[in-house]
Amino acid sequence: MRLYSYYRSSAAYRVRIALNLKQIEHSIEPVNLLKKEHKSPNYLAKQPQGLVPCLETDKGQLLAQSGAILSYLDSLYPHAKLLPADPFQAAKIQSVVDMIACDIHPVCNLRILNYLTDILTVDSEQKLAWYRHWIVIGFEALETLLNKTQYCFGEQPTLADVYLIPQVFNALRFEVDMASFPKIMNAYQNCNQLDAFIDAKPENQVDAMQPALKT
Ligand SMILES: N[C@@H](CCC(=O)N[C@@H](CS)C(=O)NCC(=O)O)C(=O)O
Repeated sequence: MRLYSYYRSSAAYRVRIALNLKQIEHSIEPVNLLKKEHKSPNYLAKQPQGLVPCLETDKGQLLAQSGAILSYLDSLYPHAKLLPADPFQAAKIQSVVDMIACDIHPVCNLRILNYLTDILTVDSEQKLAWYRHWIVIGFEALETLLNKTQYCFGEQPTLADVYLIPQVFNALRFEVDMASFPKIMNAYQNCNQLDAFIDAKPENQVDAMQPALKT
């Protein structure tokens, strides 16, 4: 399998974590968002939205959208399941996932931030205020929903951790004050003790190692 990824993409980071948790053999193909490689005809032929990630299976089949990719991987590789068998628990985890995937991440994405600065001409402080505002609102709700356990929901990482950890990475990168979110930070710190999460970190990606590609 091949994952088209960008080291700082939180959506790609989710998939990197899942591939590692499930120990699926794969390679990573960096797509540099700053160089607009995601808008190249070559990449658009794979992912017509021009967003990362995109998964290419060993048969050359292409899949867009991290949620669809994660669901495919969880069906194909049922060990280290990302959702529990209990329907209510699974739905509860899915609701946390949706809060991140549908309500926090989309309004903080690169193209939204670029639209704010390039088209609406907001300055960098206002852009930062926008970013922090939507993260804090989202995390306030998430904080009330997480269990006081090692990971988001229990003693095994689940899909909730797969989504949460990249979102916390982004929040820390934009210097969001995380003091009010102890349960979120607890899951973040515990996940980051695990090899699957460590290997998936942005700073451990090959494209992060190339100084010329850094922001
Ligand atoms: N819902 C999509 C979101 C993908 C997405 O927004 N990816 C970002 C990086 S995290 C991207 O490619 N951004 C490029 C841009 O905004 O131009 C998914 O989960 O795969």
